[in-house]
Amino acid sequence: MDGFLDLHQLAQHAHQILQNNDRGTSTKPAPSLYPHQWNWDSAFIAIGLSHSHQRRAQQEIQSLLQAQWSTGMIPHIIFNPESKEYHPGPEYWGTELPASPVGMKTSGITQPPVIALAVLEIYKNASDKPGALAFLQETYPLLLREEHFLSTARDPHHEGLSFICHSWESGMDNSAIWDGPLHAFNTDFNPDFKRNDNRSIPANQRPSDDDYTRYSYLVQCYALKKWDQSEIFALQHFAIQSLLFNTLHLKSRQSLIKIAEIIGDDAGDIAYNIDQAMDSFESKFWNIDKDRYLDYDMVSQSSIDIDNISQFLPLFTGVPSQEQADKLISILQSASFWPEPGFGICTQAQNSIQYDRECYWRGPVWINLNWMIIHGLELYGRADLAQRLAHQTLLLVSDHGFYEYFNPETGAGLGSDSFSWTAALVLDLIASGYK
Ligand code: 2M8
Repeated sequence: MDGFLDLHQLAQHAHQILQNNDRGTSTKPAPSLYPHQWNWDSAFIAIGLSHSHQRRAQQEIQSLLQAQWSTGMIPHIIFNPESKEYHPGPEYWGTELPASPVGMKTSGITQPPVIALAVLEIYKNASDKPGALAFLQETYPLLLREEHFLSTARDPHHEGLSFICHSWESGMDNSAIWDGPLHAFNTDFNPDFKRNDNRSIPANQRPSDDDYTRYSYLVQCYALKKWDQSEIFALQHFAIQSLLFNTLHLKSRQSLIKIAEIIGDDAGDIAYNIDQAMDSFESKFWNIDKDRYLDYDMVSQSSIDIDNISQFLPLFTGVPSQEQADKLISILQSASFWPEPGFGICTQAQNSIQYDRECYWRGPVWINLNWMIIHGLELYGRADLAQRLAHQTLLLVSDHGFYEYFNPETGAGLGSDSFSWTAALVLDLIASGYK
């Protein structure tokens, strides 16, 4: 898809959206659907802000890190006390525990780790380098604590991989990857929940009530265990080594190594953890029969064979060999994932039975995943494809608006309008020279 782009106007619009969603020291993902602070949203937002608003980008990260638990976990939601509309609200989580931060309410789970990458990007793009160096020194020990959490509590078999205990931790909440695992456990009580999301957004674009029953059930089971990580794993309800999560975890470790070099630290075990993770990407995630990466379910002890966007995400880390990357890039270019006229990459293969062009993470195009793939293509010498995907991404937003996700066949915006990470990553693409 080719077309005219006014990058200046697009960037101005993006800044306006971030300003409108700004709550002072953190940014809402969307004006009303998501009224709190979310973990990976804020990291993407900080990356977008880092090019022009360094101090504000730093604050976005600082407000996330203030909510870190004593376990090292950085929660997926930090609740805005003024907002009561969102389900599940703070009262649902049972997180008033010695390990949770004092004076604020948070969820009990985490999200894909993007913060270390955001911290490094803030440093790279900083106009005030001494200020950015002080920011690295301040945040590095906290990032190490998160790394410790992920590489111990979430890596019980010492594989260099971290598991997620809830599909909300994946960021791709209702992806078809979780269908089997979410239906493999019995819900032996009926969790009560009162959703608002499917009233403000058409219900067919959001997870189903059955999904919400399972999401809420897991939260209530874990709350009963007082969010003790070994007890959560022992329940064996949901424990998945997700490709998306582990790709970002590996990227986070790579970022920590670079931060350590800048501030003169030895980076402890991180290089070892990276080596272990790389081995596991090869031995556990790469499926020789399918010739591609698959997520792994630690409960059923088997790979999850779903034809999904996740298989391409390891490109973002540089881990695949050139031969593997060539295979992935050839599947990426197929009509099932990158259909004409070209709005970006489908989250679920169009020729699979689970594909739904309007339903959330089950088919639509998302800007953060396009963005990861653009960077992955660059790493493997495919600047031509990276530029094409970046151009299509910018044009999609320019023509259809700053939506949360997009119909891959028509480009129509879906979910919430004025979505913050869409705005932030558009700013980052423009500042990185894409057009
Ligand atoms: C979506 O997730 C929340 C639950 O965490 C929801 O549906 O209510 C996901 O798209 C997630 O990746 C995102 O971080 C969050 C806020 O944008 O919304």
